[in-house]
Amino acid sequence: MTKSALQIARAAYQPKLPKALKGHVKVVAGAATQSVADQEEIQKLFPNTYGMPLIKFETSEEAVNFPAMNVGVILSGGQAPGGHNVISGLFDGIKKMDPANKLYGFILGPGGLVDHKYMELTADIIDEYRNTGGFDIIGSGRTKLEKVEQFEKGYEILKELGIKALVIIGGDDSNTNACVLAEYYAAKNYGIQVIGCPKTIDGDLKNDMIETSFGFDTACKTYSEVIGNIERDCNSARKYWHFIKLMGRSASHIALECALQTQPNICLISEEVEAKNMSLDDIVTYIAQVVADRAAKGNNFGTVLIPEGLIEFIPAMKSLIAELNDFLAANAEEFSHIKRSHQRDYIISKLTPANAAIYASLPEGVARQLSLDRDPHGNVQVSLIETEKLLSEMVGTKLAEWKEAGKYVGKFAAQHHFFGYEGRCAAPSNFDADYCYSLGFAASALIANGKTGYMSSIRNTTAPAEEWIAGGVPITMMMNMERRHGEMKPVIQKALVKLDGAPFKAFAAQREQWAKETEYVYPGPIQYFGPSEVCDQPTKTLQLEQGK
Ligand code: FBP
Repeated sequence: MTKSALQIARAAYQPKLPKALKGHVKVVAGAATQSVADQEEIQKLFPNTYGMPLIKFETSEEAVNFPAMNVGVILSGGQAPGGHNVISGLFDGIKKMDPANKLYGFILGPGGLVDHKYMELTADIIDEYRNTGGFDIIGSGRTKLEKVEQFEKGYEILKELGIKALVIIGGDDSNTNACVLAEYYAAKNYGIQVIGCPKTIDGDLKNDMIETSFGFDTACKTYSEVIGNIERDCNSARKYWHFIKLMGRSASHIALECALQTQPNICLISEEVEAKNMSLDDIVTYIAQVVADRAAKGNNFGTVLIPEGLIEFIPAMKSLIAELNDFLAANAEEFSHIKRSHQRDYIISKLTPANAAIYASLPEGVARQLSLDRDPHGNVQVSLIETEKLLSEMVGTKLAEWKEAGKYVGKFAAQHHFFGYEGRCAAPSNFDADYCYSLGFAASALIANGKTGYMSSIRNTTAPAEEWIAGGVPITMMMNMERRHGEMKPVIQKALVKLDGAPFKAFAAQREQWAKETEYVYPGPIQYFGPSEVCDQPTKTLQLEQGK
């Protein structure tokens, strides 16, 4: 396989580990824990894994002999930079315990466990993937592990391979399922431990004990590099407004972090839109006003960052989508006979007046997307809606009206971008390479010490890696009850952008200035070699959250 020069050089990078994980490790157990909410219900559902203490690892003078054991690993959900390093940290950790230990990877996500598709990850294979992006070592998938039959099918293969512990690397849903699996195997006395690892570029799996999910750092730095390049192009040609949509299924952490790194003219934050009960027209008016104000100073250019999940956070759009979902599910047959050219009017005639008015105001293409593209559950596929085009089109219409009324003089030409897949498999930054390797290594220490139902945790992440705190957090501690598909279910609480949090406040304090002036920052590409202040900086979000 041909390798790039960077790949070859990067293979030799030795990720940094917290001091506590370097030599002999001892466990320090903290106080018993409680779930973030709904304590009684969660305790009832997880009698074997509820209330366990927080775990911290410390350096020990004494060597401990661990029983030989095989371990399984699964990559679950969307790719995030650093997944291969979690696996290499886990591999090195279990080999340190006993060189006879084996690591098995289940192929293409949780489905591999159920369908018994696996491979042994040997030293040669692991060495090929150290410090690389992607999840291609074993592949990933989105099969949900939630049914008893799946747990039992999984148990069959785990038993056959002599696997005593399973590490599930995933987001909030996958870790919720890891916890359910841990509880199930504990209740059945199967002798199989289950450990989770916090993954997602979206950055929404975090709490007091999990400071960040891995991959967020690299993905945001990759997008920020390109946003910076666009800003520089924009400020060179001075003739375009760039509308840039950024991944992040629902939370706006990625958009916010990229805004803090690049200082665009506008960045929308879905959580704020919802809190202020803003309508689509409010958002369009806000953008159009910034465009008009800049035009008045002769600046017919700018950049706008838009979080992927925006549409679902606009309360009026949420209600329109909900009514459309119900209506089209109930009237699918009748709708299929309506001529394409009449579908828009047909829908308008059937909706309640408020929703009909919003639907009528949408550009043709978006209205069509809302009425056609359904997922297998009958829901509109919001991520397919080209919000960046929707907004620029509506801003263009508004500016044309203002021009007619003599309220705006300027030129408005838009370019559109969507950044998501471009960053999910980037070579991990030093932060993610170190953080992920440490998460994997800490997972092996949790396994060695017989823990189950824990998520591997590395804290104090704005300090040098040497001072990071490694340990484990009971997954039940992060849970609350939420309605899913009409039923109350125990789930890990998703972390949305906090409007009273330091990152949002820092952004809000500067955004007016960024809108008026051109104060772009150009972060440039991720640097893997060079001075620490260039190569090892954590995200602005982490730094601000930790008061740095
Ligand atoms: P995870 O939550 O599984 O980490 O995935 C995050 C994400 O990258 C979102 O940002 C995005 O909306 C989604 O996955 C895209 O999913 P897919 O890879 O199935 O297209």
